[in-house]
Amino acid sequence: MRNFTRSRELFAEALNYIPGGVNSPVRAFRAVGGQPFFAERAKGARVWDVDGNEYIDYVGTWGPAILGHAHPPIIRAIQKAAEHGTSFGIPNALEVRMARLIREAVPSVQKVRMCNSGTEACMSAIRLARGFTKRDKIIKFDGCYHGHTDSLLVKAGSGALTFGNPDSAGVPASFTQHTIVLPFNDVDAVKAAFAANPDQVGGIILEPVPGNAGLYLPKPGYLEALREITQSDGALLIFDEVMTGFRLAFGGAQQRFGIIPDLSCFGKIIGGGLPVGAFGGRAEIMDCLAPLGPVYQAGTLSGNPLAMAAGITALEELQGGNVYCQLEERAQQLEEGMHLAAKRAGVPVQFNACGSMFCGYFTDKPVHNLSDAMHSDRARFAKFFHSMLEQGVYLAPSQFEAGFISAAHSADDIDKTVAAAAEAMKGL
Ligand code: HOZ
Repeated sequence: MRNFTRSRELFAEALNYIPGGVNSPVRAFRAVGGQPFFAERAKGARVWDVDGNEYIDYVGTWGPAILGHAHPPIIRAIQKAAEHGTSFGIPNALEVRMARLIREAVPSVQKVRMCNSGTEACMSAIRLARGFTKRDKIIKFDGCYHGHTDSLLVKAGSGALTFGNPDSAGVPASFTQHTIVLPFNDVDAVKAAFAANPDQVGGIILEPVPGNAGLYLPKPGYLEALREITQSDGALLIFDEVMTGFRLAFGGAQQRFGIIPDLSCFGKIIGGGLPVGAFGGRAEIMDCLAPLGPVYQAGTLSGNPLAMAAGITALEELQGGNVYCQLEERAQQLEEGMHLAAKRAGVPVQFNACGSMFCGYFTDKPVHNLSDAMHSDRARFAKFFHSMLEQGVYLAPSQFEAGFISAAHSADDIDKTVAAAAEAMKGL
């Protein structure tokens, strides 16, 4: 059995000063039972806790660590940038370089505004869509999580779903009266919503590959249908690519699936592990933002030089495309290994994967949307999670989060992970 003495001490102390002992709910391990471990350091595909336990990490700081933890070029870029000052609140050259890189990678983005988190990016994109179309209603999908903005915290995924409160307390009903929530992968539901709200829907926001209720994929033709419906109605299509951007391909899910949204939201990878967000899209829409237009959005730390330096370095390394081939290979190795392990153990598992993102659901039925995901046996997941942790593999401590493979995961790491999963499944 692993020793967690120091983690336990820190958690006991944290509970005195931090609500639930954590600064983001899922980290508290409440969905799987037990207590969180506290990180000491992370390097490549590994995390070490304060008791010296080592883990192969598939959380990857919830997505950003696509090149592995503490990637030397990123660390050097941050150090160099810090020597020139940690924040200016004045335009700086790195912001321009970052904007150009994003624009080159994602052709639907003609102009981009940097902010500080994925939450900010989605909140601002929604405001912009409403300002541009002069329509108030927004469609979102149940299980999709777009950060903790009031109007989007309705039937949300991630932590909100993990703890059974997909609608948060503290959000007045009037704040969400313009949010229409529909099931994912159901084109008819979208058509019906547009028919019932003529000329009122400002936009549809979605994770093109939802990764905050586990992971499920858009059915063939689904994203195309959303594009067509929004275009013919005059509503905007907003892709929340906070997780999928620069991960499912250099140009994100929109490149992988060949769809051109009007607006896109980014975060995670574009900060190289530092806090960042961005939203961008067609120039005529983006130019509605202040100081050019009437839609207000701002931020003291937006375009922060450290985050820009880290993010630029990450994007420049990803640019060639070789990393993505390796990620796909590792993902396939993991997927095949997991299928085999589950089959041998006689445990029903739906292993969903897209690029380097994955999730295993303990159910015998395919998972295409939130209601399918809810059929997963969460008690089984919790048991599986703890067995994996004991064997040195760290998965997200919730059934409703995706796993992330990084360029630092070796074929040997994947083999070890599959062997651990086979062992864990024997005990389920
Ligand atoms: N639940 C978020 C990811 N989908 C963030 C979790 C965290 O940073 O603790």
